[in-house]
Amino acid sequence: MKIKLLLKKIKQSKNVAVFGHQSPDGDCLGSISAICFLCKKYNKNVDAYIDDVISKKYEFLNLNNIQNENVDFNKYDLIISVDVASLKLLGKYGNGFISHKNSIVIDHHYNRDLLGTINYIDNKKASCCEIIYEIMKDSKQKINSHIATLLYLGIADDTGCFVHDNTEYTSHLIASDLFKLGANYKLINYNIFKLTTQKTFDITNKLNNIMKFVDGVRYVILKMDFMKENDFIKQDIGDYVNKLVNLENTKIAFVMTEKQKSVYSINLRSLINYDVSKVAQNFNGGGHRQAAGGEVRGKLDDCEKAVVNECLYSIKLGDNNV
Ligand SMILES: [Mn+2]
Repeated sequence: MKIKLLLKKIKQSKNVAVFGHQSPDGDCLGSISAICFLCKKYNKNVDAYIDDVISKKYEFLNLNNIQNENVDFNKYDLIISVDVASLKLLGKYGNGFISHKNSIVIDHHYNRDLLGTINYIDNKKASCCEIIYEIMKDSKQKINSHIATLLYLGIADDTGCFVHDNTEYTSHLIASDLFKLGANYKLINYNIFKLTTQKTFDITNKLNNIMKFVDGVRYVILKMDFMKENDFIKQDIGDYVNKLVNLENTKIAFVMTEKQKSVYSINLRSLINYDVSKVAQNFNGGGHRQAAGGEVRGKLDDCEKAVVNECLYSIKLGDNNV
């Protein structure tokens, strides 16, 4: 039903704007590309926006249709967000988005504060691309090999190539259909999961040296000057913390990054028994059970202690099966 309504809304519109989240990942980029493709199939004018730069990691995809210019929201009779859990992640587009009278929110995040006039949220899905895949199937518009590749990118990126705990059998089923439709999975798997840049390799070595460990919590604190010195960008942090959580004896891992003086963003990961979305909620954030983020303000020592303590509390809850 929801899908029918959603497709009707798209068909009734003329000019559509699609929005993704800051620090766009493969799921966000895949979702945007597929929704834009669908809108074009219906002969709509469609523009895509993210208030951020796209990581070099995704450069091989040549997605140069996504803009970060200011938006005149009056120009669009329909706006759509994909893979965006929080208003904050829309950046400068946030106010315009929530003020618009005709908005669709398509997403798979559980903890969320962004809602549109129509919401299609399925938090049982590992990726937003799986939801978009279903929408496209219902639309009867043929998924070409390029879009199949981008939808595969989203599923693979959000499931860590089908190894994260959010992976469902349906993720595999959809991926299998995308293979059939000609998805270039080898291109995605190589560039996203196999290739390591020299820079990442060097930075990983440096970070390993400043890593700390307290009773199952493994973490790194990144100062602003270190980030600058090493040309380290925020997209690199996710990759690093994904590895950190899988180092033996780790239950929860995080990277705390100095954004400005006395403001730190935190990027959390956990093993299956531990819920870091709850940890993130204590720090103005949210996300998934196994991957979440937030922000903490104050003196570095106090921030560090506060985050470590919440992680230790979460470990206690998880170990006691609460
Ligand atoms: Mn996602």
